[in-house]
Amino acid sequence: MDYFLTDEQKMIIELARKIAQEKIKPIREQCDEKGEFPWEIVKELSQADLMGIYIPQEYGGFGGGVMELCLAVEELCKVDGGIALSLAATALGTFPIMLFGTEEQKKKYLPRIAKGEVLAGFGLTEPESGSDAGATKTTAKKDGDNYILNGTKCFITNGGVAEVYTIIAMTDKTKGSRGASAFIVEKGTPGFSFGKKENKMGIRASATCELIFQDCKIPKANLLGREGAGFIVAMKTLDQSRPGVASQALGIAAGALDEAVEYAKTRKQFNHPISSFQGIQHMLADMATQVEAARALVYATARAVDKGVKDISGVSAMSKLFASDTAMKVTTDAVQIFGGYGYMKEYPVEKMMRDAKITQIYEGTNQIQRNVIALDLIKKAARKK
Ligand code: COS
Repeated sequence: MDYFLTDEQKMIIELARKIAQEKIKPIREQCDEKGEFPWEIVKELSQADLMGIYIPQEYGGFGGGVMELCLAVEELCKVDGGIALSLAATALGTFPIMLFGTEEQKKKYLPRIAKGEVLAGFGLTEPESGSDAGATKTTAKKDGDNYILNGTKCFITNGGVAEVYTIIAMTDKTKGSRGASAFIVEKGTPGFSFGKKENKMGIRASATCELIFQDCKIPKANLLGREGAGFIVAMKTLDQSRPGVASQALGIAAGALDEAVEYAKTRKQFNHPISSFQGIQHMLADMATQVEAARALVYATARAVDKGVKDISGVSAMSKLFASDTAMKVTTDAVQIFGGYGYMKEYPVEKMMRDAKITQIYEGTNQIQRNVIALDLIKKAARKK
C-alpha cells in the first residue's frame, strides 16, 4: 500500500530500520532475558536525531509530528517491541509539556529531551487508580511558592531511567477529577524515590517501576497548565499518545507477519513448504490484511493529530484498540504457524506475542478505549441534533 510518505518520512523509516536491524536485533534476546534497559540504543536513537523527532525545531527537535514518531516506533518495534519504548514513553511524558507547558517550561525541558540527554515518563496510574484515572490519590498540597507531593504511582514506563516526569496529583480532593493538577517532577528531587522494579511478561527491555513521593517539595513553577486542569492534561495527552501505542502494536504485528512468511517458505512438511498449504496461506492472508488495515488507521489518525483536527479522542482510541487487537491476533497466529518451534525462545515470535499483550492494556485498556469511542460517538450524534 502506498501511503504517499514524504522523502523525509521515508528517510526516518530507513534510519529506524538500520538501527533496528544492526543494533537492536543482536541484543534483543539478551535484553528480554535479563530485563536490561538498552542505554546503548538510546544513544543510537539520539545520534540519529530520533529521540526528538516529534519535538519542534525551535526547542531543538527534528520538527516532525506524531506521524513521524509513529513511523519510527513502528519500524523499531518490527524487531523489538520493548526497546523502542525508551522513545515512545518519553514522548508520552513530553506531550504534556508540549501541549500545556509555558514558554519557560518548554525551553527548560524540551531541548534536553530532544537531544536524548534525558528521558521522560508519565505518572498517572496508581495501585488503586488504573482505568478510573479520576480516582487519583496522590496529593499535591500548596505550601507558599511550592507544592508538597505525597503518594505512589505504579507501572510507570521509563520509571527510574527517566529524569523528567509529568505527575498527576490531587490539589483539591473534594472536586473529583476537577481537583487534579499536573506537575513536572525531576529525578533527584528530595522526597522523590523509586520503588519496586516490575518483572514483566513482555517488553522486558523497558524499565517499569513505582514512583514514590514522600513530602516531595516542588516549586510552583512546575505546575503544568492551571490548578485543577490535571485530568484534562492527562486525557489530552492520552489522545495524542495513543497512536504511538498503536504504532508499537503495528510494528510488533508487522514483524511477526514477516517472520511467519519467511518461516512458512522454508519449513517443509509432507515434502512441501508449509506456505503451499491453503490452511497456512489463509492464515497469512488474514494476518496481512489485519496489519494493513491497522496501518491505514494508525497513519490516518497520526496525520489527523498533526493537522490539529479537533475531537480526536474517538479515532485515537480506535487506532490503539484496533492495532493492539491486531498485534495480539497476528503474533498468536505467527506462533501457531511456527508450531512447536514458535513456542521456544530460540525463535522471536513467542517474545512478540508476549510483547503484544501490553498494548491491549496500557494507556487505557481496550475496554476503556471502547468506552471512549462510544462516548465520542454519542456526544457527536447529540451535537448534530
Ligand atoms: N479531552 C478533553 N476533555 C476530556 C477528555 C478528553 N479526551 N476526556 C474527558 N474529558 C473531560 C470530560 O468532558 C469531563 O469534563 P466536565 O467535568 O467538564 O464534564 C471530565 O473530563 C471528566 O470526564 P469523564 O466524566 O468522562 O471522566 P471519567 O472519570 O468517567 O473517566 C475515562 C473517563 C474512563 C475515559 C478516563 O478515566 C480514562 O481515560 N481512563 C483510562 C486512563 C488510562 O488510560 N490509564 C492508563 C495509564 S496512563 S499510561
